[in-house]
Order: sequence, then structure tokens, then C-alpha cells
Amino acid sequence: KFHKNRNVQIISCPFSGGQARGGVELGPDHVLEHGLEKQLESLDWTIAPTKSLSFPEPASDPDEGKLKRPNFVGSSTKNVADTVAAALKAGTFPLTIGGDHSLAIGTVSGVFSQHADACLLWIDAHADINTPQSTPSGNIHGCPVSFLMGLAEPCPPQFAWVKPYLKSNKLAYIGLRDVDPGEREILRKHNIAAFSMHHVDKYGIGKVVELALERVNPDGKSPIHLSLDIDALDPEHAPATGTPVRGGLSLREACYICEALAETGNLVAMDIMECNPALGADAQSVNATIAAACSVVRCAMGETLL
Ligand code: 6HN
Ligand code: MN
Ligand code: MN
Ligand code: MN
Repeated sequence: KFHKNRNVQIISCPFSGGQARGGVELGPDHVLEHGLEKQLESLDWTIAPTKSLSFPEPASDPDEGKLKRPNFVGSSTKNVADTVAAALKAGTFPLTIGGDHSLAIGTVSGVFSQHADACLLWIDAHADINTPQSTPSGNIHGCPVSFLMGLAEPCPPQFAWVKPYLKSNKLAYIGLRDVDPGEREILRKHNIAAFSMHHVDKYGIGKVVELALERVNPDGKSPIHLSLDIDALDPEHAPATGTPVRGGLSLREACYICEALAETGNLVAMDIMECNPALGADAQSVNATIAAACSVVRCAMGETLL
């Protein structure tokens, strides 16, 4: 058994305030209705009663510069941070189901508050590292990493609680293929380990994970947080998501990443984000997306390790 800790705390986060497309708040219920809890139980995990967070909308939420719904995202992610931190303190593995990827401001803050030496693997078509200045859309799900690194200067007041825990040498990306010009500059300036689909093709997924871990966890001792945006997968496998980009990871490549991280024995938390059951052409594409999300989670939780 690669996971020493086999107590999981599922945290359901029906939140869509970090972007404009309705429906992503339905993601957690669909994933749970797909039977994820039972599936994890059959992998020998003890399941704490699932925590379902609710996210009250503020009465007023004017834009903060370009940022949309800053009050809503700021207060919601603080709630998530506290919940993830409490789950770790209780000795459980926080598995957070989104909801949009702005939630990771909370999940990563919660993990680093308990594991200052952690590293972060961000599996996504996008880098989500826009600053309040560089964001082309104003959607905060495109910005979480910049807040976590303290790159937002000045920091919007709604995110003043976010500590800049994340250092550039503790972050690696896999799956990138839609990176904005301002984001490219940031990745380069901070020398962040960024493995795009080009690298996956060039080296193969096995080597890419090895290279990524060498960069962020050279001594193999850091706790690992995996934040997985379902749009990292090719839309063939995960069409029901808000910002799909063609040319993505195969289902097996995504599963491989999760397995390889599980295999380290150092995985302490996971996010599965951006499933939007209101999108996708038909019921079958929604079902495929939810099934893919459950698959990658099971792989991270040790399903395919013997
Ligand atoms: N996600 N880079 C674009 C933006 O609006 O900043 C897209 C972000 C997508 C965010 O996939 O979690
Ligand atoms: Mn994405
Ligand atoms: Mn784009
Ligand atoms: Mn994302």
C-alpha cells in the first residue's frame, strides 16, 4: 500500500464564482452520484462523512480592477482553506471536488498551512497564473497560482488572507497548451517547471513526471499536493468543461500522472476541478467526463498500484 494514510475527507465545493459559465457548481454532486465514495471504500480507504460546503453570495460584489466577483471568490476560498487545513489536522487526506479552479486558492493555502515544505503539481491545459493585471478575462479561475505565489501586487483586499506560501521551485505543471502571453512571461521569469503537451509528446508521460518531480522534489521528501483540472484531458475524454482545449492528455496519460504521484507515497491532498455537467453535447459526454474524473481520482488513491 503506497498511501500510509488511508483516511479520506471528501470536500464538496459547488462553486462557480471564478468564471462565467453556469453549471460547474453541479460538478461535485455528479461526481458523488457516480459512486466515488463507494469506489474509494473498495480501495480500502476509510471515508469520513463528506463535507459539503455552501457558498453564500455577497450582496454586492463590484469588480476589483479587472477581477470579477472578488468578494465571492475571496470569502469562498478562505472557507475552503480552513476546511482543508482542518482535514489535514484531523489526519485525513483532503480530496476537494470542484467547482471551478479558483477553489485551489483555498486548497493549496490549506495544504501549505500544514505542510510548509509541500510541492504542488498543477495538471491543466492552462497555467492559471494570470495576475490581476495580466488576466485577459477577469475570471479568477485563471489567476489562483499568482495569488498563491504572492505575484499579485498590490494584492486585492479580498485575498489579503492568502499567504505567499508557494515558491517557484515547488510548482510544476503538466499538460499545458493554452498559456496567455503574460503567463508565459511569468513562467519564464520565475523559471517554473512547465511541461506542455509538446514535452509529453517528446519525452513520453513517464519521463515528464520524473522530470517534474526532480524539479520540485529533488530529495523525494516533500509532501505532494495534486491539483487536477479536468480540462488537462483531451476533450475527447472530458468534453464537459468550461474551457476545453484540443490536443490534451489521453485518459491513460492523466491516470499515469496520478498513479506515479501515488507511488511516491508522498501525496497528501488532491483537487479535481472544472467538471461542468451543464456543458458537453449530450448525456453521454457528461457521463464520460464524470467517469474520467472518478478514474483519475481512483488512480491517485492507489487503484492501479499492485
Ligand atoms: N482554468 N487563461 C484564461 C484566463 O481567463 O485567464 C483561461 C483560464 C482557464 C482557467 O482552466 O481553470
Ligand atoms: Mn484549465
Ligand atoms: Mn486562451
Ligand atoms: Mn485550471
